[in-house]
Amino acid sequence: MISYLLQDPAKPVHAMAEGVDQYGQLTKLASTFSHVDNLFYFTYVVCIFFFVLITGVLFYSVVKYRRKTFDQPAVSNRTHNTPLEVVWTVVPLIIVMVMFAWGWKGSLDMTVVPADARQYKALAKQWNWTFFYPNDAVPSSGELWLEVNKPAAFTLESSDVLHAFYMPSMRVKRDVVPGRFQTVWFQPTTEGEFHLFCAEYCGKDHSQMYAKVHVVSADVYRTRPWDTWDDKNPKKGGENLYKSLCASCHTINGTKLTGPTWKDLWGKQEQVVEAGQIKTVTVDEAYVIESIRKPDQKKVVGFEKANMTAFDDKVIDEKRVKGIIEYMKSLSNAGSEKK
Ligand code: HEC
Ligand SMILES: [Cu+2]
Repeated sequence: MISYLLQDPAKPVHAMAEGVDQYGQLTKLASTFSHVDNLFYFTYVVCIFFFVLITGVLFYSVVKYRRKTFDQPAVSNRTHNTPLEVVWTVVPLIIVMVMFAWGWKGSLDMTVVPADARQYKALAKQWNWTFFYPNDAVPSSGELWLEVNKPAAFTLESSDVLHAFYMPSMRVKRDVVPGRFQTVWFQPTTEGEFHLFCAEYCGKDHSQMYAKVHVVSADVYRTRPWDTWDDKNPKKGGENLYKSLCASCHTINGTKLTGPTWKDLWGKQEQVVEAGQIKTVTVDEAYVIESIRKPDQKKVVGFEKANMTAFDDKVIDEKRVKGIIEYMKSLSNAGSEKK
């Protein structure tokens, strides 16, 4: 979140600012979830009504029946009123059952996916989101593209701990539970940029577990804006892939994150553990390819306990791997011939 705010200092946004008009009223950005707002307003009105009623009666009684002189006898010594007690038990019971049934129906609607929905997968891990699109399109991390007026269904998966998929503007929130597939869907009805947060405290960088959601027209969606590959500039393509898929664990400035930095990585003599043996390897094409496809084969010394996601060739095909290598070379003295 903080890094997002820094990226866009011109318009700092608050989580609750979207889906709310200038009067603080909730606005509809997703067609299917007006029931969330209606239920919210219903609960709100009920709460205000009973707050005014109960505190009103209370104040009235306090003033009206106060002891006016020190020796004034009690006005009444009534201790029970059965009809009144039945009323104030049954009426609230009926009201909360209405809220329950309403909420229950809404939560069912959120998981029963319409047949024409587009199927996405959101993979949550400490501490970022990766999105997989239908038809094996390259995935994206930290940013998601959706088509306006097209139902979007998500399978939610976690590769470590509990997270929660939370888009306040679309009125969806669903826990992401390790070892279990969760489903949620919604239909965005307004083009624009929205927020996706992790709403389940999941460790140190929980607050950074943020994704920007672009809701775009069908024409823009068709161009696959998340796929920035350009055959003429593989290094640039590699850099984009780095940003969307690798930057959450690898830096390019020498700092350690979950994984080793890529600064001066290319051509380096790396100490690795393979099958329990420590050995030295040169970081070359074969080693990088192996690191991407089978990250557990050789573990970098000092990172034995950390895990990297494996990427198969549906996600990063041959030419994209080459692009990543081009980019990696540019980060290293050994890699750039000019130096
Ligand atoms: C979830 C965190 C994570 C992500 C995302 C990730 N890596 Fe890694 N990576 C690691 C860890 C941890 C290691 C060190 C342990 C090991 O070797 O398996 C590593 C090691 C590597 C190495 C070997 C580095 C060395 O110092 O020898 C390469 C190359 C690599 N990753 C490439 C990639 C590429 C390319 C991507 C993106 C397509 C990527 N990684 C995404 C965590 C990650
Ligand atoms: Cu999380």
